[in-house]
Amino acid sequence: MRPSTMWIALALLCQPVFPVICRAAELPNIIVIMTDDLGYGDVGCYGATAVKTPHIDSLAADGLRFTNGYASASTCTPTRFSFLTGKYAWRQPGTGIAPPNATAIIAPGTVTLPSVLKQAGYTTGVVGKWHLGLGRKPAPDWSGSLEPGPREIGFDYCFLMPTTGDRVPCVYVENHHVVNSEPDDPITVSNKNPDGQPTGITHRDTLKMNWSHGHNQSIVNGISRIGFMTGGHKARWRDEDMADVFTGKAIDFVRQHRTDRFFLFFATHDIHVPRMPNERFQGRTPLGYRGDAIEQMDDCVGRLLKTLDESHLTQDTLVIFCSDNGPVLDDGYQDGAVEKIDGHKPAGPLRGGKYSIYEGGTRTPLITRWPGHIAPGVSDKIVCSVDFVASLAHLVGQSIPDEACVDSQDVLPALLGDAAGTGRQELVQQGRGLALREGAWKLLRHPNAKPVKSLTYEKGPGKFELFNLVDDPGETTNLLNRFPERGEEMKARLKALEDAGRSVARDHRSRHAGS
Ligand code: NG6
Ligand code: CA
Repeated sequence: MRPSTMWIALALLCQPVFPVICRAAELPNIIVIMTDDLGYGDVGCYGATAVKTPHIDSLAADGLRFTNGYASASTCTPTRFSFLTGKYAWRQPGTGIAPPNATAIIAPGTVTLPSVLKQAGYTTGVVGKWHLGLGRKPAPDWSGSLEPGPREIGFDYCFLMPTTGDRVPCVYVENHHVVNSEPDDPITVSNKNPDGQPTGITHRDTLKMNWSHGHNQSIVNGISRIGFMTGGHKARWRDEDMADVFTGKAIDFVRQHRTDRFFLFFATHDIHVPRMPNERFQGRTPLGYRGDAIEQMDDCVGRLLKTLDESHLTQDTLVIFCSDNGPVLDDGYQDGAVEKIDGHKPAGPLRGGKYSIYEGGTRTPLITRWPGHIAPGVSDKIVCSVDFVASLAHLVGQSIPDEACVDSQDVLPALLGDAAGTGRQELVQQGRGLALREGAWKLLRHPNAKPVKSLTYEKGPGKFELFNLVDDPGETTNLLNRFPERGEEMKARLKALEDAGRSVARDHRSRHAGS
């Protein structure tokens, strides 16, 4: 069936207000694959040649590849917060990069993407990097129950790395407990060395991978980390196995729920530091472990897609592939990423990367695939992972209360490649400072803090900058002096969006969503 014919058929079948709301029997499974620190230029279908990403490329060939797809922030915790809650993270204090002992950041009962899908009858699971805190204040009970966590905000199942690979505790968490924890070897986490244990500073010459900044506290698996941990010796991970462990759990989840309607949030650790891919990937690419980690991640995506095929679920599953923020080379370990870059452009043609409000910080690979429903192609519509809640709620016919998901725009038609889908007209981007994109125009408002001397912390001249992204995608020419009125209008608009406490009009979604 041609895509246009499919749309007409769908429109006839679907209920009731907007053509793409599907009847329960037609709802797809949904998988969101969120990679970590993967840049706009890091995969083949976005222009990379030094690494091979055949599986991600095949997703793009069979689906819709976005050239203006965004994470809402240029670091992990705020992007993941926004993705799950549909709210810009800068509106909520405590949503910056979460430290090792962070407690649950999203309050139980919050309306989230999984809670909305659960209401629509989905079985929901998250596998991989969490980095949104676990447990109650004052600190997570690593040897006891880690409630609240994902299960208290809508996930039926979770298998997690609690924070990041470069932070303690280096253990997996399944539902409310650390996997393989033992009562007589309790786990503690702190920011002070509690027992005079060897550290990345005292035992630097023993390390499997040297650190470059920070990351010099507890040593686990020959790699020093952020923070100190004691205990949990049987529970500690081996970095080289992590991608296989997560992919195995994701595959199990799909197989177990093949006859249910399921939502899986598959959050890879790759390609975050420490980049320590499995031995079978080490040395595969000329880019060092950073490139090898990209190929490992692509392989994991391939295995998950193969599982869908083998389970005859490919046609019934909407897959969304994205990244949590843009790229960084040296993020604290000497893994060769800087030395071996050799012309590879992690952010493609974009300026900046992780931590930055330049485009490289937040504009990242974003691909949607749903055979028979999404016509293969390329879209230049502006969409952001903060929009997935409202868009997927629309898809499954759920309404969202007015006071929830206040920045999540329903861009479902754009995500599905419908000709009527316009995507976003404006988007606030978060990095060091905030930026407002309005169509081709982008206003950057840098913080007052001094710029940090690093590729991705760079700060342009002055507090504000204005670019035309269509004429100047690399943000090279500040147009503020040439277009002062536009600059003033956008400054005022950004301020108004902050002050309003929401960016989605109160009645916006209730007009679209079925009940
Ligand atoms: C930074 C870490 C960096 C990384 C980042 C979080 C230092 C010096 N830098 O503070 O290595 O862990 O936090 O990355 O400690 S993210 O992708 O999870 O946001
Ligand atoms: Ca990240």
